Amino acid sequence: MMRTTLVETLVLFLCFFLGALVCITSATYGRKQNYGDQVVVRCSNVSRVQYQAISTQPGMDIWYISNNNIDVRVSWENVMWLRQLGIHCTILHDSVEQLVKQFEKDLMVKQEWFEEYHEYDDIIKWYEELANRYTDIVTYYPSIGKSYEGRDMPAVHITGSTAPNIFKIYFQCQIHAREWISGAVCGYIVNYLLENYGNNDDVTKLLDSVEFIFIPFVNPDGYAYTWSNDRLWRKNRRSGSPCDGVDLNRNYDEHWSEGGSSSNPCSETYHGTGPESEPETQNTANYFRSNDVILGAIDWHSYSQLILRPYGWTSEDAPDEAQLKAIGDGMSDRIFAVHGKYYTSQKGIGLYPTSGTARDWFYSDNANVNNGDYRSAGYTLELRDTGQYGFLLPPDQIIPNGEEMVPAVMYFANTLLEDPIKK
Ligand code: 0X9
Ligand code: ZN
Repeated sequence: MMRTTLVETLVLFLCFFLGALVCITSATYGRKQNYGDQVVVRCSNVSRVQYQAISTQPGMDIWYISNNNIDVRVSWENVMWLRQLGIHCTILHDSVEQLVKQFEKDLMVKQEWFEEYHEYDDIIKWYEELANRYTDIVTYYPSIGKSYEGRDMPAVHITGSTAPNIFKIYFQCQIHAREWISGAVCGYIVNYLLENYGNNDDVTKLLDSVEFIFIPFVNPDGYAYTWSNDRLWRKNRRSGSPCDGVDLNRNYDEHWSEGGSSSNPCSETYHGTGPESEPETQNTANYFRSNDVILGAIDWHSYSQLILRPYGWTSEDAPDEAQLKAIGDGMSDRIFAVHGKYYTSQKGIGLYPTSGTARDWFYSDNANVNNGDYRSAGYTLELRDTGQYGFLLPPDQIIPNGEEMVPAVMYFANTLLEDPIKK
């Protein structure tokens, strides 16, 4: 997957003579994008109209929203544009290039599996090895379909039960390419469940009554691209004009294109040419629909430390609002108890409007068409942090972030098994 340039070949030669391991990593990480002209600004007291202008303007990459403040990655040129709009912004990171370079330094040191991030091919091998080691409780499907560029999208099913109609919990990861912690934490949870089945009573009891489905890569092409070219790429890799990529989390068939997404291919929230226009959306949606009965589903993201429930496209309450809120709040409490990190539990629209998201689709009539009498509880989970590192979360936070998710995931599954959402 990774193309080796002349410079990288020279580096490899040098490393061969030096015998230094750090060099090997630096030679294979091949970022092409330079962020030299970019900064992250924090804008305060942003009005609804101003937010609308920012979110639809190409070149504006919104990283974080809290109350009326937003953090945006922009070029210096666009800092002027913000100023002209009358928006008050201060510089949060004066060099995105330095931020990425600092992150890359951490990547160069070889560590244990969960102490570093890994490339697509290595993660696939890791899942295959796990599946071969835990044959009793894992069923590994190498591909639920191909991505736009032809990469496989595997599925991992984990259960201790052999009953035919066991309830399921569905997790999908790495829908946004640059949110590396989402894939890493999904891997952490998979590994935790496998290592603890038969050793930990709570895990054993749970896996004997439920089946977990993990889709480790919703956006494998985008993820590969963040390693090879642009660490901050978000969308899939559909080639387009004048810009590439569709935001897969605006492409699901639930109130598609009804606000909080863009018809401009250059926007970070470009929703594509129609609902489920993208192979990655189709593959995950078809797989979800073919697996019944799914009681709950989480679409894993970063960053902001949030537990978001339906809806994103309307401020109306979902019919099961009380139950959805209780589950979100309960997860937040359990996360907090591990390392004291606070995750806000709220409705998606409380953050900002979105449509065509995976979370709202999981809870929709379309997704639950084969789900018997039940409706899947859909959530977006935004992992660490709240902006210090953002998408460039250092690898030494993978384990603590994974640790704080485990009790939340156990609670999520147990609560839905006890009291599933009925249609
Ligand atoms: O915008 C998104 O797709 C998600 N945030 S991210 O920074 N990971 O890209 C959040 C979607 C949550 N839904 C709503 N805000 N309604
Ligand atoms: Zn995301």
